[in-house]
Amino acid sequence: MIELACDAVLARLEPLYRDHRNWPAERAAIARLIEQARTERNADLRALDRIRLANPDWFNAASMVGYSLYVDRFAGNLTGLMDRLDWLGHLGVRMLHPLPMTPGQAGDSDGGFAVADYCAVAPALGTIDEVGELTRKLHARGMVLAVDCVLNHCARDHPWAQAALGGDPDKREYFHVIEDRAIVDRREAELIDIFPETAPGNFTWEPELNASVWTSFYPFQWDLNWSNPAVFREMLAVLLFWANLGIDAFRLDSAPFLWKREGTNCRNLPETHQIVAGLRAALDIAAPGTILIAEAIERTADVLGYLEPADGGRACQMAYHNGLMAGIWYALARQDVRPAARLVADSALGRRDIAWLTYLRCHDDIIWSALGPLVEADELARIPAFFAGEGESFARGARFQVQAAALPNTVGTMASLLGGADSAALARYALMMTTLLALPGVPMLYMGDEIALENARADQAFADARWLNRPWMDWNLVDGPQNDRNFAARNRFFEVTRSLLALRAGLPMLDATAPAHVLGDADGLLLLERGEGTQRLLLAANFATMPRDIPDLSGWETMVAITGETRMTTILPAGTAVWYLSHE
Ligand code: OTU
Repeated sequence: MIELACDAVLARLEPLYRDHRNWPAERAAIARLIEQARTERNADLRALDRIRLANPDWFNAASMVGYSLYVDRFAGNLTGLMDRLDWLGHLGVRMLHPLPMTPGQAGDSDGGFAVADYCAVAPALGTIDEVGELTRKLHARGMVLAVDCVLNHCARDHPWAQAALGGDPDKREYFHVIEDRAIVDRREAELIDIFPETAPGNFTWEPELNASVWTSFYPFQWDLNWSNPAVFREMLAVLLFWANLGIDAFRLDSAPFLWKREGTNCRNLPETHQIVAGLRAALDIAAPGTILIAEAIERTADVLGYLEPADGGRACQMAYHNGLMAGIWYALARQDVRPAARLVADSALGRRDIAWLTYLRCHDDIIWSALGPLVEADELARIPAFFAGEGESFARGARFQVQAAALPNTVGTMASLLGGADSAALARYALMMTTLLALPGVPMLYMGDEIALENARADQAFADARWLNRPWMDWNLVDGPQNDRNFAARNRFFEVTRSLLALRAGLPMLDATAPAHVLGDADGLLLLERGEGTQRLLLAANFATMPRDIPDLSGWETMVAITGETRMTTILPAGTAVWYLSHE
């Protein structure tokens, strides 16, 4: 009976694990785990599952807008976060994504992405019970909670790694421990360096093991060995634990790296897609109302594999559209919207139960390489310099992970990349947000962008320049003093955000999966039609430094612009964007 229900899961895993000596035992353990989680799921969550199963596109409504935050930097702890739910609701946010809340590696934990305990909450932030309370509070408001599941690696402090260091042979097999230096060198030559400045190389020598450990990211982040079925079982148990606490969505951190195979760059391998599909199949039995979000910062063609697996099955419901994100910033820097337009056209999805996750900024750097196939190399090479503020540039960001012969990435907060919090930056913000919120996908905002938080002062403790774009929330800029000039400037960013989100929530043609057609991409003017029939919207976004004519406005009857202008304009000033609505 148990085996029968789990057949779909086991069938996905069979090709990956059938040759592993522990597979028969692990197979049975995985089936038991799923069945146990299914029976333990509480009545409220089952009721939610039923509603969502009847509406498999439940997360695609135009009102679904995410907000990514650090619990400590946003509100101190989970109690503080719960106190701010009214404010977040007022802003128009419906999905919260707190960055890792789990206990991390002592000292530098890569912002919590080196997880020392997958099923606990860092004591400084609160308790597991408070996370449960948060999910119930959110659900009561029609909101949802997304958390990270860091699949690729755990902290060196994690008991599994500690046991391996202590000589436990089973736990040693949870990792890629390589004794032969020649093998390490051979593999290294096939891989890219993710943090060449702060963590060069993909392997770390561990004297206690007399061997190297695979560490794609920081040396204290040990890659898990997903070719061991015990690792699949352990990580599935983590997902099921949080799912039954009430978590609605999981951000699968560094999803591309799970499976390693000699002779490849070990990213986006078909086996990795199978693992993700296996996790999805297990959730479909035990917690079917949950969704998976792929965090795969790769070229669009490679990201599509997480949403639309080659076999037509289910994997992730959402994936970060990092290419489109980079394309919008590129448009701002170069007054050229063609790469972004091309990416919209190339990433149309064929189903309504999957969607892109669209965004402009997050806690990480902007990686430009997804634009590689669309932009000439020398043209793309100008972009990091532009956002670092060199030459004729308003931007105040910085380069990240500079490596000879490779394109640097970019760091900096939204406001800093837009030039600050003055009127010119505000106009750029309105252009960017009016564009983002009309793109196909579920938009995710990043903490502090709505009040134009600028770069944090470099944190002495950590060399990693991404901390520039992880400032502490400044509630003085939200709560007043209201007559303060600085408050007034920031509040204009908040009002732009809030009013655009409120407008969007009422426009069904901005559902994440409503059709999208690029009608124009010449001369810095992006014309994008959303929806169909009587429910249509036209985004006109002028990234050029000159006014542009909108060629044909027949059929479009109202105009909404964040400037408050409602007369139908056929000439769009430089650096502005509007939405036209049809009323047939
Ligand atoms: C993610 O990002 C997180 O968002 C980062 O904050 C972490 O440092 C990292 O994982 C390790 O846990 O390299 O620059 O294709 O590019 O997972 C961001 C995916 C990253 C990776 C992505 C990673």
